[in-house]
Amino acid sequence: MSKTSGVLMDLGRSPHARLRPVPLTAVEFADGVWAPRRATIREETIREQLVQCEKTGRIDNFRRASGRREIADHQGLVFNDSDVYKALEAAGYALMEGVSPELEELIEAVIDEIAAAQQPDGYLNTAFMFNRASARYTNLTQEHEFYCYGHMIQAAIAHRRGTGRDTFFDVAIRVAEHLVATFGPGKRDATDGHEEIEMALAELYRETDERKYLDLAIDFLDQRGKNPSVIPDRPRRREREYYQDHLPVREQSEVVGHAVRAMYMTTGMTDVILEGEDAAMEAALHRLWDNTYSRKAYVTGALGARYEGEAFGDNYELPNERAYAETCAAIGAVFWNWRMLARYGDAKYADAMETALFNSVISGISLDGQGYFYMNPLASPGGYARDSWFECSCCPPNVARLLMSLPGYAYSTDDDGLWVHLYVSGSVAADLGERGRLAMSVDTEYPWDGAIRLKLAEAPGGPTTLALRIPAWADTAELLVNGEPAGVEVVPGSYARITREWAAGDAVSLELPMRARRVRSHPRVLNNRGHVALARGPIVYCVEEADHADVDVYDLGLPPDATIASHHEADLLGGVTVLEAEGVELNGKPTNLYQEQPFAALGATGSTPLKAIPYFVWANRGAGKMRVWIPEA
Ligand code: FUB
Ligand code: ZN
Repeated sequence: MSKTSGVLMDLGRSPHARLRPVPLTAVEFADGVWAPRRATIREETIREQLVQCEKTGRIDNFRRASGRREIADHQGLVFNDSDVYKALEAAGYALMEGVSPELEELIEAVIDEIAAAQQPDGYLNTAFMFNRASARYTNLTQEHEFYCYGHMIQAAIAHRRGTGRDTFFDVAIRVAEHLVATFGPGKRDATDGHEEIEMALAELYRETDERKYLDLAIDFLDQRGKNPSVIPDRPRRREREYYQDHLPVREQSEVVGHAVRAMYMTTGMTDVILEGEDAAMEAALHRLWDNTYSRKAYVTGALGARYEGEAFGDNYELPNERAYAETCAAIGAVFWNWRMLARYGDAKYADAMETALFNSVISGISLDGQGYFYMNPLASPGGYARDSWFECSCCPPNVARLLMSLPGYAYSTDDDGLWVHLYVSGSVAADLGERGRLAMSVDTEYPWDGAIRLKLAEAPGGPTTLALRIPAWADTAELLVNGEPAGVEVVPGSYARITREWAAGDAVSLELPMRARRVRSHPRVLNNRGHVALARGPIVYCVEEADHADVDVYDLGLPPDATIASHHEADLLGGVTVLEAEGVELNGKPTNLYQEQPFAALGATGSTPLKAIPYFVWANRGAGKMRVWIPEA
């Protein structure tokens, strides 16, 4: 059994990690949002995704490569192997909790097909076999060979940590050895057009203690922006920005180009600064983070404004209907923020992670776990629905792997004690080294209710800190220990740190304010001027056609002084808290497209009930119209 069994990331010996993750297997989720979704993914989605991979020729591609099946051509996109790997990574986390014998058999059978396809030199990419074998590594900027390896290595690590078996891990090690033998200083200089390998190699280093894997990850990052010779035809700067190759990574200040690539790059960079001193890399990461979250992120935490290049737009370019907002980009933001949190322990990273998780990540999967969004727009004129799979199906298995590993993101430890990042009903039992264990139950209806009750079942020895995240929106948070004020600073946007000798039975109670908030955007986000988005706790809301039979949601307005009430509807959309207000119907039917006179008719024509649902559950009742930003009128 691997020493890292049950672990998401092994930061135990990372010299610059302020926080260390608590293994997934030490955390139980029993809440109403994550637990049902995770159960569906574990019990149905993973199998369904592997079946999709079978149906679409993705697994046959491995059989073709191994010679087990005679098939003339590679099926599908050049990076289709990665979808199989991502589904298997989700499976690796599911195996930590246990899956049915049938699913385990299927998982192992797919791994066997992969292993059989590996070439004697360690190479493994099913798109570059037979007639295309000579094209190996000839177009790294477009053809994703390292990207696929990255996903394979991550999946193999998760499988090893979930089962203790090395069947998949050995394949990944052969791939990594092949990479180390082929690329790096003094060998071939190259970098892939889609970042991903870097974070995988960093974790492989943590898993094996083999420094060469981390060095190769650093080398791949170092190639960016300074090796134009590998880029066919030396494309223009914009094209180089697409894959973040326009500047050396340490000189970058603005997130540009393909949003998933950019997030995977910053994630890999953060992995590097967790493992070693690199002041210039750190400074770049802070600049890139500030740029992302002060200029380019949607209120839902989604990233990527443009369809063209699936890319970030300019500063403040955040269209709503045409938001690209790929599910994978929001997932990438979770990976990045999680690592920044581990590095610095700053609550702003956990806030950003939570915003993405509750809004733009889970909007990507339907309530039944069978439908996916690729784009997550913030307004829809109708007709946009989730799909069960895509030709380019990066998002579905990405959601599956993130949600299967989510318990690993909820808590951390440090030398002083336990940190709580995500409030999820259930329990945690964290190993605090010489202090012993801190085990506690978490009782809460969060994110619907702000009351969070923690009760210690097992107390560590000696003064120990419990650090509780106070989200930035929680301006009146209250904290009690055994019914008395905790006597510590409770500042929104930071961690409240309670240090004491704990005893089993101690109770901590945190009350976060769950009032509905009107959120406004920077005036340079032109399309949101005069509009508000509604939020309550970490949840961003939207108005949807299904709740507004008598008014077009594109004509809904909210008076500035309208009271916003909330109530929980247990039978609606899996159980959600909705917001209600007396809205106004705006006249959306002027006859002219343009005219010199003001459109007086744009004023309110009457009051009408406005009901807002959490954004993440939209489009589960048909593909009606939807808006997040509502005119304040
Ligand atoms: O290129 C691989 C993946 O497919 C990207 O991350 C997605 O944006 C999609 O293009
Ligand atoms: Zn995607």
